[in-house]
Amino acid sequence: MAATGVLDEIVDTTRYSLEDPGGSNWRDAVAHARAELGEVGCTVLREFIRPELIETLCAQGDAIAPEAYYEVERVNAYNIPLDTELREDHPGRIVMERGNAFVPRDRIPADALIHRLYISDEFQRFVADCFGLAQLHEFADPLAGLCLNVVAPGMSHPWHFDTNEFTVSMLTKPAEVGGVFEYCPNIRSTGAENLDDVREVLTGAGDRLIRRLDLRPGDLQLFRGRFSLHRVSPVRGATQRHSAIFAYTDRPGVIGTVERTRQLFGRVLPEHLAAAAAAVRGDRLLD
Ligand SMILES: O=C(O)CCC(=O)C(=O)O
Ligand SMILES: [Fe+2]
Repeated sequence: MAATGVLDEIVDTTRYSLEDPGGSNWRDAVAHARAELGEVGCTVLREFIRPELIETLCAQGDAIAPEAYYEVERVNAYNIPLDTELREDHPGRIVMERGNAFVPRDRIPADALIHRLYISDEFQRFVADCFGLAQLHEFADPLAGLCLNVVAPGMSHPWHFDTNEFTVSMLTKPAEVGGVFEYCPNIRSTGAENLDDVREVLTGAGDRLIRRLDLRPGDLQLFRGRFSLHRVSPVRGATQRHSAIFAYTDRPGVIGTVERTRQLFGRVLPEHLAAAAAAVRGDRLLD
């Protein structure tokens, strides 16, 4: 199959045989990923990208990083409005600066390694299986579906929970110093916010709850960010930190709101306006 050939060029298929769904190598990799996801909500598939392509992976990120939209935003860990009424000691009252910037999908060339991976059926099927899902869908959002997350020196991507139940990402360029992915495994659950522990982490007193990942470029990270508070620690040194965020959903047709899209990317596309208008009308017809 032609598509398998393309993937085989990018992924170390001797380690991760995506071309053989249900085969023994596939089953082993999926079982390992599921076990770790079940235990700590996170798993790293080391050297997912072929080692000889790591330089290209990094260079392709460097080439598009100047397209990132910079707007330091004041946020809380829950990404809810800062004027939400919360009790005095609620950790949602702790305000942080989100200093990372995103390069949106329409600025990432179709032939970039991360873009080819993002749209690959085999890749999607494998990742879905790791998360225990029947199928994954590309985010229908023309900007947010695939992003390069850029954290410049002096900046950080502060503590937060994701809205998505599952996140797929890949470091493409590490920081010289700092820029470490830190997370608190299952600090909350669907039944309990566990505000005391969250507050401890946000106030710098929760080190016992924090795990740190030693990520290398080309490692694939699967993460349940809705339950595990996480951040990219401040980046120090001379260079930026880059990571690719592959956004998938478990149902088709999902697109960001006009307001959130403008916040993240500084612009909206006709697709966002059409989706908002259709939502008001209650259907997705064009007129
Ligand atoms: O860039 C990373 O490694 C993490 C990004 C992240 O947490 C997010 O985009 O929600
Ligand atoms: Fe996140």
